[in-house]
Amino acid sequence: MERRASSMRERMSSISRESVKAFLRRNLFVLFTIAAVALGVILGFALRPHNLSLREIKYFAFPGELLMRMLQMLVLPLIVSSLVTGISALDSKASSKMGMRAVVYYMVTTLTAVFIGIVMVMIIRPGKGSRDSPMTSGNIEPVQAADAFLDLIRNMFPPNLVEACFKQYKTVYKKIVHTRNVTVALNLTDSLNETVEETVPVSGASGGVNALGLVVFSMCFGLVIGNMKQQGQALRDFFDCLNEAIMRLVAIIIWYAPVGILFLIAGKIVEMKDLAQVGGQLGMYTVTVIVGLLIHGLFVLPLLYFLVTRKNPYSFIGGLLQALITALGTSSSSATLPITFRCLEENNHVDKRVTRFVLPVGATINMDGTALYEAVAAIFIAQVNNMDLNFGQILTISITATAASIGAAGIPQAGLVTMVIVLTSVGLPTDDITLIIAVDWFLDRLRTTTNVLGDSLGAGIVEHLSRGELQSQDAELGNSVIEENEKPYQLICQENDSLKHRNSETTM
Ligand code: 7O9
Repeated sequence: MERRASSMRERMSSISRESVKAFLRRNLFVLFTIAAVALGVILGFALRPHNLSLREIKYFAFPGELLMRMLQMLVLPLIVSSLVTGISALDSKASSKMGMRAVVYYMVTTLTAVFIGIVMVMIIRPGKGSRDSPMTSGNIEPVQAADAFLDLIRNMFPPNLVEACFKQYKTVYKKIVHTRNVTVALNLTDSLNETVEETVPVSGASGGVNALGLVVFSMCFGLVIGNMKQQGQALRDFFDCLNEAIMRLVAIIIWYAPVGILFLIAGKIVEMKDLAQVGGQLGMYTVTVIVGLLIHGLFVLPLLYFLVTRKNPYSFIGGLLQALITALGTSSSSATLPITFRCLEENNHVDKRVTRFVLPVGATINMDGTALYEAVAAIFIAQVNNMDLNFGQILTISITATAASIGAAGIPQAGLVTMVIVLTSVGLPTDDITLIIAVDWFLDRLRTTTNVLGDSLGAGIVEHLSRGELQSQDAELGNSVIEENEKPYQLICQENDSLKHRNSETTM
């Protein structure tokens, strides 16, 4: 009896040890990454009292910089190859349906995010009370909204694809003095030469990937080679293979991610200005943005996911943890893209045809966190200036904040420029942006995390909605594979034999 009990106990303990081991193996990366964040925060705060010089901080943050460079290195081939294969794997009807669903999801979630932001800033009213003095000084360049919009459209059609990998079109202004022939009205034979000074928009460039141009090109290219049937097979195979190879590189780089994240976070904490200064209005503003982002990311988006798919959103988010932490560390949703792909495909088993299509587009145009942030910032600045906004102005802010978040990747130096556009659309003073710059780096990390979460849940939702098309495509593919591949000779002989046999049976 006792022996049985002890063997039972042994088995139980071995089972639990096994399951603990399996759990650890499955979640090793996530545990490493969480530990890296904790260590980074501890290390950062431990080093702050040592008052490192700027040069020392730069050296200290070097491992983090390496991670950023490695991730960014993969982004370009990754988005091109995944969009081309993602779209060419679907027929044009399926891809247009999936695209429509994605766009509807992006619009709905971005508008909801803006709405939540506006409600929060109206309830908390962070801008009332005595006015903080700006911690940073400097004047903000005025921006012509029309030129920024035209730049956005121009960037969709890059004239040179190689250049699009590292440059964006940006309108710059040039003062030109020219003489104009002015005919004197009274005496038509006399004319005067008048010198006039005019500011004209001319073409310029700004550093950075022209993501919008590459996305538009890759989508069109994928659509075309998808329709080329057998002729396009070589290119489809090429991009498919390229994508697979990049994802294998991601699997290697992911080992380095915890180290990089540790130093990215520690470096930022060492570098930041004294937190004690951030109080009063700015503190309340920070809290408003954080609460808004939390409501959107932890309640609204998961609820939407649950309503559509009837699956547990939090276990889906659990699979994304590593991507979310990377977004927090890098504050760039495009640099996080390689990790987001891996989390969705490996942990959450989202169909590759969906992730390849939806994620790059999402990273470029779907930024819920950014939209929420811009709306909150604009209304905060109005509150600081004791300006009462009417309903029309609030509607204008929601529309411009949504548009700014959609267009950000296509507008050079987006962060500041889009903020200026939102403020000028309702006549708010743009110089007050300097009030919020002090906490911008911190809020950027949080809104990037929200952006990545929105893109990923979007991929899950679009996959669920498109499962009909995906399955019918699978079935078609299965049929065509059997049709295309010649049956082995033996099989044909066997079939012929059995046919003959049956024929002889019937004739007998
Ligand atoms: C945040 F995915 C790619 F590769 F196609 C891609 C590449 C570059 C997508 C987007 C970009 C890009 O340049 N995006 C971009 C985003 C450019 C300027 C501003 C922003 C806005 O960024 C967010 C924010 O500041 O709120 C946030 N940091 O999601 O990355």
